[in-house]
Amino acid sequence: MSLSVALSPAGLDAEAFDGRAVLVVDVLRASTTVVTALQNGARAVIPVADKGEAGRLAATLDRDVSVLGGERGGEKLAGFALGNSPREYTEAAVAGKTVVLTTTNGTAALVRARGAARLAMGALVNAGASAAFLHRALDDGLDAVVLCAGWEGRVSLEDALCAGLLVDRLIDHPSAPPLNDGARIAHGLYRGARDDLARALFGADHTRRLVALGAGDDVALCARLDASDVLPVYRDNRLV
Ligand code: 3SL
Repeated sequence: MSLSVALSPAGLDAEAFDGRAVLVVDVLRASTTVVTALQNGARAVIPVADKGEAGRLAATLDRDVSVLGGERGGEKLAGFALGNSPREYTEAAVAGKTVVLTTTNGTAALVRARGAARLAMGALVNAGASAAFLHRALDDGLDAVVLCAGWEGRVSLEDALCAGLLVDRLIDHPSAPPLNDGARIAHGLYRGARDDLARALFGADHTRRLVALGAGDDVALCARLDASDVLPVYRDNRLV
């Protein structure tokens, strides 16, 4: 039994997740968007890696009960009803609907890990529920992995900070799980920033990208620690 952090999905194939409990973290913004959609009554979110596939899948679903959302490079995709801002996933937009979602890194990381024994999505907004998911996995004798979505194969500060926070909440687990280097690095980063996590997030590369796209307000939304009890769990190709 161990607690690992993958600081980005680069170089990891499906076998890295076999038999493990995996939590995919994409603080800015896919995980936060999925939590928000489910919190606001979406029936499910279907994560899709490829934007063409997302469009084709949505076309097979009843328009009254489905909605197509996603981005590339942070910008809403042409022909999609919604982008990837949590602010768009209101009750009016998603209640009772199945959301088909494709994003640059978050949904791709999730699809990559879909062979895991248990799979869920985490962020700062649902940190408590995410820590409980990992805690249960360790209780049940599984290896627990926090998979940071990062940005195009690179490390993202916001995901590493969230991973470090989760390590901090699990470090006293009775099994004293061994940590990998990624978990040690993330934990050290978090300990240096925990007095003002929101401020640390505002220094992230992706915050600058979002500000440049006019989506800077989303960062404060994504920084709300423990704002939701929703844990999106992946089952039968969808998050519920
Ligand atoms: O990469 C992703 O999955 C997105 O969360 C990126 S963005 O915040 O929508 O730009």
